[in-house]
Amino acid sequence: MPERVLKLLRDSGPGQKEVPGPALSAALGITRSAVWKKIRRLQAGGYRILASKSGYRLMDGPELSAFELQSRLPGVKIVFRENASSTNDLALETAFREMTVPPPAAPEAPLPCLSALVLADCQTAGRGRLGRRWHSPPGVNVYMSAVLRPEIPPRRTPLLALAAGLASALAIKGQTGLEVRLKWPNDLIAPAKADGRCKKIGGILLEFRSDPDRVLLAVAGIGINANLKKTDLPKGMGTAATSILAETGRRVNRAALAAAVCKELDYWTGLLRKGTKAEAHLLKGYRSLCVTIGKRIRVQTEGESFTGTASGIDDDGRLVLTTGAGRLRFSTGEVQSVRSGDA
Ligand code: BT5
Repeated sequence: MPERVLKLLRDSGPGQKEVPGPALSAALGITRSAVWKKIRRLQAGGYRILASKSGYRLMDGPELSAFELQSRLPGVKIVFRENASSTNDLALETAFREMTVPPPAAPEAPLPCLSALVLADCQTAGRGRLGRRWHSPPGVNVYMSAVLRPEIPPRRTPLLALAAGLASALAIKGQTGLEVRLKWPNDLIAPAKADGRCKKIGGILLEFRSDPDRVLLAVAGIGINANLKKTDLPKGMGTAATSILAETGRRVNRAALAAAVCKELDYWTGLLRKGTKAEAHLLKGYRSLCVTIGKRIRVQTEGESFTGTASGIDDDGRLVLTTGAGRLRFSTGEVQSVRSGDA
């Protein structure tokens, strides 16, 4: 597997040192000529690898590729496309074609809850919720869909969206130091600047297929504005959207970020299989980053609109809204801040 050679070359030390051929063959348990074949495959995949008598040195290569992702996520099925209509559509198609009867999760798998990752460099029909568009220019962002087998009853699916939001926020923090916050139900937002406006840095689109008792598979679609510049978005969107690059001034490696999101997602989704104590840990993590709680908001859902104070997120991941007429619970909806005094 070329990705194992890639990992060894990439991890060889600062500035990517030369790695002797015998060291690679010993580490992988294969012959030197097998190593050479894998080097050739990497070179054909766009990697510049200098080969000399004393060994191999990785000079550069694509930031995103199936090899980049696979080398960071061994054991996970990876589907990578330069161009996809929507990674969620591709994930749902792939999952149904190949996993009509999902195999039982192998507990010894490196990431047991994550059965596949679909990632694209560009989406031609990226989707938000309710048919809205997700702008997906090439070369700058992360557009990924994780196929999960959470083994939970359908009413608990809101918890999966919370797990995906929390996983994304923690991965961004781990990779870049940026403290992203979560706006219920599915927005990743950058910390408010002096003007107090929150800008959207990413979003979650959770879709699932279930029978009456059990979620068969869930696709967590995650879009993160990574190295996006204002000029990459349509005019007018720049005031509402931002990116990791815009917030930190530094570029982030998208393959490393996507892999970190997958590892976090697998961990937090796994807690849903482990009972209420473990779930409490997920809810605590989500609530600590959620900016919606405590705010006066309007929730719009199926043609109706309700105003009140967001008093919390309940144990099923639903938003609790305290209104003059009592407490209401929402599994999904559009949330807008309102000034106190507004109806
Ligand atoms: C979301 O929807 O926030 C979910 C976005 C999920 C995108 C991922 S990318 C990988 C996977 N494949 C897909 O096809 N989708 C998922 P929603 O809450 O409906 O927000 C959509 C709204 O966000 C739009 O109406 C715009 O106002 C805004 N928007 C669109 N593109 C954006 C971007 N790149 N950055 C920030 N805001 C954006």
